[in-house]
Amino acid sequence: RNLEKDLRKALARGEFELHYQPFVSVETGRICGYEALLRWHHPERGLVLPGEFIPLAEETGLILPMGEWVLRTACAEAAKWPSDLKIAINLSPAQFRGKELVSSIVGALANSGIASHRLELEVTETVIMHDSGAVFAALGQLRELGVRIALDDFGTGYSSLSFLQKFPFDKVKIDRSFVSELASATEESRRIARAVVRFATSLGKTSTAEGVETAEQLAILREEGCVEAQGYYFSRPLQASRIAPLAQRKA
Ligand code: G
Ligand code: G
Ligand code: NA
Ligand code: MN
Repeated sequence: RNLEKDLRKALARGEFELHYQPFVSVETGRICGYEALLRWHHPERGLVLPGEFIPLAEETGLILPMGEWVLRTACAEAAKWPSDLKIAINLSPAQFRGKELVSSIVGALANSGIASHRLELEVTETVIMHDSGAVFAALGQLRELGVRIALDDFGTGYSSLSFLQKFPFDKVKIDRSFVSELASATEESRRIARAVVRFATSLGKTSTAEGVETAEQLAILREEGCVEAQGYYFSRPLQASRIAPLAQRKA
């Protein structure tokens, strides 16, 4: 397949780029950190989004070197920011199957010099359901190092509440499909958001709403006690050069 061939060369040719989308404190509006989102500048096709190439990268195992690049690049970028800002990175299930995940994260932290508590790893429920023994062990080790774990796209998977209760994580990211339903006019639309925020709070976890696009959605999330928010209302994912001044201004 052509795309696969191109994907194999993309790393060496420097065609990948990370964009960074802030997540903010609902209470203060201050930026808490940025999530790194992978972009591929294909020489002929132009910008290719992760939905189109991550599945292929997972099938072919290319996700391992790509994931390593993402980790190193994002940590190195975060080293330039004020030290209270976090960097969030998305992990694929395949990255947990390799034996090197923990050591590669330790390496990226050491190389960049950033404190481990600034690194947040986003994993989906699918990741943790896949090979729960190995994933459980890896996440436990990472948390012992001080790295934070966020459960991404929460509410779209099939994990049971008792499973989640046993799982070592720090934050729940409420999937944007629930956030997009939020309208102040209906009590009904709030119920899932409220339930997820309370679920997170009662387990002692932070909650982050994804895909916040309007002031109205933000106001509802604030009333329901959601801790952090992320979405186009605050900012689209930005090139590193465009966030650096923004990050510095917060210092
Ligand atoms: O905004 P965007 O289209 O970039 O993100 C689409 C999906 O791709 C998201 O679900 C996100 O988790 C995933 N994604 C983005 N960047 C990365 C990455 O570096 N690694 C992995 N594994 N997934 C990513
Ligand atoms: O699954 P994950 O949360 O990692 O996905 C991030 C994806 O969501 C990226 O593709 C990003 O561009 C997209 N995204 C971020 N904020 C918004 C938003 O406010 N609205 C919509 N529709 N998409 C968003
Ligand atoms: Na994600
Ligand atoms: Mn994410």
